[in-house]
Amino acid sequence: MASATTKTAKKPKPAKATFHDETVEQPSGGETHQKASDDTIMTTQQGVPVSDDQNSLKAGSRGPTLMEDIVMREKIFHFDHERIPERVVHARGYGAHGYFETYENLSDITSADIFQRAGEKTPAFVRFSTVAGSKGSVDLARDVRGFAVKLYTKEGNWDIVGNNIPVFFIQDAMKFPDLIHSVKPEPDRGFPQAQSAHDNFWDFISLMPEAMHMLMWVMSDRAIPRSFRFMEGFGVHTFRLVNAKGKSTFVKFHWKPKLGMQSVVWNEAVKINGADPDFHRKDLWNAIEAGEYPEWELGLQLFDEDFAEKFDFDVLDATKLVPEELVPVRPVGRLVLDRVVDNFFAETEQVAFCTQNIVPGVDFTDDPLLQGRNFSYLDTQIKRLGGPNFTHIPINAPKCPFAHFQQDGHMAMHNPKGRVNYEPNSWGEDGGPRESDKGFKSYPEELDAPKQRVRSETFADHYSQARQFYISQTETEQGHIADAITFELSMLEREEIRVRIVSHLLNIDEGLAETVADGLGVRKMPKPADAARPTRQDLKPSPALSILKNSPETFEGRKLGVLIAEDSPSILLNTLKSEIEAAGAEIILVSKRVGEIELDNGTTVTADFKVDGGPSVLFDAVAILLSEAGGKAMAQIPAARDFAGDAFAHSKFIAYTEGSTVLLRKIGLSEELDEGCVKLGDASNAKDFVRICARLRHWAREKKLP
Ligand code: HDD
Repeated sequence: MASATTKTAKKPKPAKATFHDETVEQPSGGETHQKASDDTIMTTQQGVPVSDDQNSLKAGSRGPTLMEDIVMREKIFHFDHERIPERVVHARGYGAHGYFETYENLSDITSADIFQRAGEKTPAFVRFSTVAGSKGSVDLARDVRGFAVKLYTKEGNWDIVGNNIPVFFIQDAMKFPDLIHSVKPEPDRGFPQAQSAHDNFWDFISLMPEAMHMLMWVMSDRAIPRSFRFMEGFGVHTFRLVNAKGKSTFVKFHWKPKLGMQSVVWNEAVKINGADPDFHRKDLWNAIEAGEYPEWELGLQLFDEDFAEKFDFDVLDATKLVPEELVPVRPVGRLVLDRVVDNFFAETEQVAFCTQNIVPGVDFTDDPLLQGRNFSYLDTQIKRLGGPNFTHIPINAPKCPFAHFQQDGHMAMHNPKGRVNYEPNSWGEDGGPRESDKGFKSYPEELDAPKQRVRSETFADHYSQARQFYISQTETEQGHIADAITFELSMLEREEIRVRIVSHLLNIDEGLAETVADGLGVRKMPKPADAARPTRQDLKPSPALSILKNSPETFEGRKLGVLIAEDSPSILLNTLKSEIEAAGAEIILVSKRVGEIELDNGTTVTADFKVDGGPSVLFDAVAILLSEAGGKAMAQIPAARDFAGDAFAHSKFIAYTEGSTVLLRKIGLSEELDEGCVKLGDASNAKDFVRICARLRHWAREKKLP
């Protein structure tokens, strides 16, 4: 039997050619010449050296350009075709390479090769994204974040195409186009971009009670993460793991960030979008380039069919989660992102995730959302990447041996070699790849059911988990949810949609409904929406659902923005710097201009940002280290006043010197300073300040703000 590997081994090693920075294998039949010259010489696509890349070929120096100009025509032709369709959803995204490291052998649960050997490292590519916005939209939209992981296992590519929220808006894939149409820019006017705060979205949602649980999540701080590095990921659906004996276990996938979860507040998100629309992608790029490799732990919630039967919801319903208090999350490995892409388009844009990409030992369940996705992803890649051979693009190709008789089509890079391209065949050793007992087998689930278009009765409880999510939040987080719903609904033109949403909220939490109604000026409280099932009041809060109840208590991976001017105190700055760096965080200097700034002892430091380019929304905490003269000068600069005022309004920890009080007074803060503001007199309270920064925000302040 000829296996793919033995067959490849017999072949001469494929020639390698360098193309830009990448080493690519020559397509079959291709042999490269010895390098005639070095690759610093510009060539056409055909490899013809170019002598002049500045001027087109003309008749005379001022005459018309000649059709004959092969160099210019090829260059412009290629430029004209640079764009491919952006993803219909999740268009704006950012990816990085890394690896997954397995903690332990899980062969009792799954035969998936990736889980057979402790310590094994599997190459991975991850793409984070927003859902609604176009490719060029902003990073801090209020939105779900995609969390798509491609694992290049030794038995094929396994894609876990998840989100940073463990549930979804709808139960059946049939409704996905409607959901997405409703949230995207309205079709007649082409706006709003990357926003759910408009009539069409809320109209649709208000008519879909099944969306209420997910709605609570997207109106929570989960939808405005501080960084991709500080958010959880979820496979969302219930999947199966199947062991070598064919035993199936249900599983939910969780990615837990090593640096803990953290989000921003809405007013901050809006300002970040103006200050730095690329905030999330830069954060990921910079962290990896600095060697601060982001890391997540993969956790499994495992349960069998009998256990699933005992839940009062259906595990096939993607609008429900399995509370971690019911089924704990078992850590089984870690995902580390340690390499940025060489080329954004080639890798991040062309990567093609498909939920259908699973490997032996993993299988689907009958979740109708997942079943529909299994069609959609493959289909969309063909449209987006132009043909069925998108797996030939290096980022999508498996890193294990592969062999099949699929051939031809646009851009075929590796057709089967030799005479045989069919199976069965009687060519013996030369007959190409054959099936194997080790191959993928579907779990032999027994099915005997009538064909019908129905929604299972077991999917009917739309409010109980929405309520459970809400009551699991801290008071601060509940306040943010109420604010978010009130803000979004305030952007609508149609009053009846607002009222309809309030009627749903009454089924979730009366207090929430009243706060929102009050915030919107709804005079007459509607009746609660008709509910297919009454909301369960007995579900206990699940602390795992709150960000703030799971505070990481560390400033690691965060940023301190320090406002300085001429004459700023060098001792305090140096202490802050060394303490912040010892905490694994970064210090960024902001001043009235970039470049060298002389401190009180005559030494100089380099400011990273001019104050209007480095507003405090870009940092997790701030220090205002000004001398009296510096304070007076900064008090005159509107961007410096915003720096301090926003940091205060966004509940950030603030360190300040006596000299800075001029600036603080100018924005009316002198009376309001609280325990979240630390006055620096000497090095020791600079240390204390860095210690309290580990609490990330001083939320108590928020209650006192108007
Ligand atoms: Fe989807 C992209 C996540 C439901 C159809 N989806 C896409 C991406 C993520 C998700 C992370 C971006 C992948 C990347 O970075 O390239 N989608 C989800 C989750 C869902 C979900 C967690 C629910 C649990 N999606 C869903 C449904 C359908 C789709 C029900 C269609 C019936 N999704 C798509 C798509 C996209 C996509 C149209 C657009 C681009 C792409 O696939 O590659 O096929």
